[in-house]
Amino acid sequence: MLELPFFDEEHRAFAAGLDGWLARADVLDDERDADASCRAWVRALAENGWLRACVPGLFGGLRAALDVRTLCLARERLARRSALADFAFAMQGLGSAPVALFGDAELQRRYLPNVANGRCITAFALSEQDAGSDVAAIATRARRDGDAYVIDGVKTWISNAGVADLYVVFARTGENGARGLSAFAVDAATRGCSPGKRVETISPHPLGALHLTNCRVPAARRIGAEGDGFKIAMATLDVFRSTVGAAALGFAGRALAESVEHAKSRKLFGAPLAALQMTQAAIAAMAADVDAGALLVYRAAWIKDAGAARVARESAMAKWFATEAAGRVCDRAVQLFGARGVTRGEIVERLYRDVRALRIYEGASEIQQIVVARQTLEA
Ligand code: COS
Repeated sequence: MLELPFFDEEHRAFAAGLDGWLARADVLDDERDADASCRAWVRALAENGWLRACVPGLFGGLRAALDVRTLCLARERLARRSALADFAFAMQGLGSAPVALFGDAELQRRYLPNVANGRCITAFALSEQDAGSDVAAIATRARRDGDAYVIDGVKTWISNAGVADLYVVFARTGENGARGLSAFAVDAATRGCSPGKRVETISPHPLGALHLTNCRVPAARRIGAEGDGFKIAMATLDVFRSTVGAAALGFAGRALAESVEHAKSRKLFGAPLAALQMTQAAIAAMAADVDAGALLVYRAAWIKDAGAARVARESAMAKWFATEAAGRVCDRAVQLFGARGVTRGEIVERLYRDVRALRIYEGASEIQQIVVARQTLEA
C-alpha cells in the first residue's frame, strides 16, 4: 500500500525495514501457549527497535509525537505474518497511549521508556461484564482516600490480563454516565490488583478478567483530570481504531496473496483454478476490498497525523469498513482453498479465525456505524 499518497520517506523506510526484519525473525507462534509467544514477540520487537513506534520521541520514540501511519504500517505488516506479533505490538501502543496522550511528565517518564524497551507490557482495562459497548455504564469505582484512590471492581475481556506490568484502569470517581469516569495507571504488582478468569478465544491470545479489590493507587497515578476518563478512552480509541483496520488489512492482504498463489497453481477441470470466471470474480472482489480498506485506514491515520483534534468519524469508518471487508476476504480465501481452507494448520484457516474478533474489539462494527451516523447527521 506504499504507493498511496499518505506516506513520507520515513514511513517507506520503516515499512521496508520491518518487512526485512520479519523475513528473518525466527519468533515462533505457539497457540497452546499464547502468553509465552506474546512475551517473545514483545522482546523481539523491543530488541529490534520496533516498539519505538509506540511512544513519543522524548521517551525513546521514533517521531516527536505518536504517528498513526507508522502504527498502521506496523500492524499491517505484523498481521500479515502473525496475529500474535500484531497483538503484542498493538497492546504496547493501546495500553500506553492514555499515558502518552494525557499523562503528566512524571507518569510519562515512569512508564513510556520501558514500554519502548519491552520491560513494561501494557493493558487497557476498560470493558466490564455490563460495560463493553456502553462505556459510560462502567461500575468499577475509585474512591479518593487522602493521597490515594481505592479501586474496586471487575474488568473483563482484558487483553494481556495476567501478562501486563501496567494496567490503564477506567473507574468511576463521580456521577453516573460518561462524565463521572477517570483513568489510572495501575502497576500489576499493586496489592489488590490480580488477574481473574482466563478467556479462551478462537484465535488464542492473552485475555481475561482483572480483579481490583481494595486496590490502593497513589493519586499521582491518575491520568488527566478527575472526570476525564471517558474522553481519554475515546480519544485513545480514535487513534487506535484505524490501526485495527490496518491489522485487518494485513490479514486480508495475506489471504489475497495466498489465494492468488493457490488459484494459479491448483488445477481442476484441466486448467488452473484461476481460469474459472467465478474464481476471477472472487479475486476481484478481494482485491477491491483490500484497496478500499487501505484508502480509508490510511486516510484516517493521515488526518490524525496532520494534527486533527478529533478523527472519530474517519477512524470509525476505517475500522468498520476494513474489518468487515477483511472478514469477507478471509472467508472467500477459505472458499477458494476448499477442504484445505478449513483444515487445521492451513494459513487461510488461521486467518479466518484471526480476523473475526476485529469486528468486535475496540468498538464493534455497530458502534462504528453509530459514530459515523451521528457525525454525518450532525454535519
Ligand atoms: N474524543 C473525545 N471526546 C469524546 C469523543 C472522542 N472521540 N467521543 C465522545 N466524546 C465526549 C463527548 O464530546 C461528550 O462530552 P460532553 O459530555 O462534554 O459533551 C462525552 O464524551 C460523551 O459522549 P457521548 O454522549 O457521545 O457518549 P455515549 O455514551 O453516547 O457513547 C459511544 C458513545 C457509543 C460512541 C461510545 O460509548 C463508544 O465508542 N463505545 C464503544 C467503546 C468500545 O470501543 N468498547 C470496546 C472496549 S475497548 S477494547
